[in-house]
Amino acid sequence: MTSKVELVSVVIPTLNEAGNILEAVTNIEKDLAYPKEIIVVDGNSTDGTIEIVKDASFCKLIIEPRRGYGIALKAGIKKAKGNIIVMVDGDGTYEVRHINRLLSRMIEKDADMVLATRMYDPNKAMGLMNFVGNKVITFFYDFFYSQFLSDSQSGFRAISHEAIDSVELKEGDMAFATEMLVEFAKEGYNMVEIPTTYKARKYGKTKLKKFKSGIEIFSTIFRGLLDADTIRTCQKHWKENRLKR
Ligand SMILES: Nc1nc2c(ncn2[C@@H]2O[C@H](COP(=O)(O)OP(=O)(O)O)[C@@H](O)[C@H]2O)c(=O)[nH]1
Ligand SMILES: [Mg+2]
Repeated sequence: MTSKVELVSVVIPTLNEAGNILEAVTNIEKDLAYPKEIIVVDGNSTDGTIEIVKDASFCKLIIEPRRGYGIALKAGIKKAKGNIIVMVDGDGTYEVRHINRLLSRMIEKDADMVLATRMYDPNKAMGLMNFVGNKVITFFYDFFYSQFLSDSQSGFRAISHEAIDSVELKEGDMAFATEMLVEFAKEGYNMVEIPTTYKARKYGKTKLKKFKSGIEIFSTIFRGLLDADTIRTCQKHWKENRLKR
């Protein structure tokens, strides 16, 4: 539960995002209406991303040479001082100006996590393969873990720092985002969504390896069910959290 925003730590993983990162961090610095720190976790980019972030003096830069989206986020969260973590990509695809809405919904709903869902985006900017994959993953996740999320793969989320510290997250790459949802559901943490818009990438390339990540994400969902009590526990938590929604 989150009753107050004291300090927001925005954690942004980057790997070769020179064309995108400045606009993302500048918008966050300008628009985020709460006390904040902006932490960029770079995977040793070779395209000048590091120099751009160094020049943006309001950002903290962490270099995490080990590969992986989850590894980068974990490195940033470890250094974060805020009671709330916001994770968002540095590729300019998410509408970072909706960051205040994430936080106000968090307080309003006493939530442990608020996800920005791209499923009501009128521009339909998500590619068809990603859209379908996301729908299938989200269906299985919701079904087994008693949730009603629409975009399990959203990388734009506000999370209670205390809640994320209380779970063990082992996934090093893209499945990290799903593992977080699995562990939060098992703990009975309250997760809600706000609608957001999405944009196609302007510069650089996606690092998502669709097949590899798909396998890792499904393994994460099914591994969580090996514990025989998971489904019953999640159903019980859903009933407890129902009144908060
Ligand atoms: N530090 C770091 N960042 C990464 C790594 N892989 C991806 N990212 C960043 O994580 C974010 C999401 O990756 P992206 O390629 O956009 O994946 P997509 O949104 O699924 O297409 C982007 O800001 C990437 O630059 C990595 O190995 N290390
Ligand atoms: Mg992206």
